[in-house]
Amino acid sequence: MNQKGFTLIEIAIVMVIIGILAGAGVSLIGVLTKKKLRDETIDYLDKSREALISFASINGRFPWADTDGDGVEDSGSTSGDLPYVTLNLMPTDSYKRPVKYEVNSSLTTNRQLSCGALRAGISGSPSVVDSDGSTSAFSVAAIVISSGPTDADGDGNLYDAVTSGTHQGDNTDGVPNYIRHPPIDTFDDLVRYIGTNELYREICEFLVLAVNNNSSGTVYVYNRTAGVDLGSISSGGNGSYDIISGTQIEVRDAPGGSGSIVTSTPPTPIILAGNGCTIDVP
Ligand SMILES: [Ca+2]
Ligand SMILES: [Ca+2]
Ligand SMILES: [Ca+2]
Repeated sequence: MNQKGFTLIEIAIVMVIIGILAGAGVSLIGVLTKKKLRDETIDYLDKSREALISFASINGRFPWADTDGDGVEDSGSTSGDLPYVTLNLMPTDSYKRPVKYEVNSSLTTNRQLSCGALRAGISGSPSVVDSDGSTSAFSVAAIVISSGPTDADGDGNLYDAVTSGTHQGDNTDGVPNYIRHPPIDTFDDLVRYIGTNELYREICEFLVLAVNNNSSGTVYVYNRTAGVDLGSISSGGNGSYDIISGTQIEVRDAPGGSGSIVTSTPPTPIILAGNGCTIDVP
């Protein structure tokens, strides 16, 4: 050893310190990478949610799920992958996997039926327990789920279940319900859903139709858009109906869209929109 050199001990100490710093750096990079992937997937789920609401707003229904992997909705399938082609979205989350999607079956036909179902209150699948809220499951309009990075609960399926604690559920099949939960050792899925009231506000506008029948016969208020009678009104009577904006109405002298349209003010057929309407049959 001399004054200008380093002892082996000193070199060893320096190397240990370098090693510790490098190790810390590597683990920090690992943590940041995991967080970045997670944040990007949350962003993808939020965009999926927005695209679903826009689709429903335009079409009056949600798309069906994709069950054959081409990204296009498959009519009749309420559960499968997100139909990313139908929704004009990127195909996968940041883990390079498509996300799971399930929709309530009453919201897949048209605006008349979707809004009628939302107004009456939907039930059944998909339902979810949200760890930020009640421990009981509630039905939602639609749900999107990323499996997250791993099969955290080791059941052979990338989607995980939470089977202990106050808030429980199973994202492999949503039976008895899906679960939104912060990451734990045995769960790393990411979940977003669309609630019924939020959807109703976005896609349904109702107005009140009043019909006064001053004629000598019974008239039938027919919803041409949905193909159903809203009701019949006998001579001298009147009726009041909640209908969806954009509905085509006819006042007829026979039920079920048969017979003839009767004279009225304003005349029918008429497509109703706005705040409300009164039809007088003289
Ligand atoms: Ca398909
Ligand atoms: Ca998982
Ligand atoms: Ca799993």
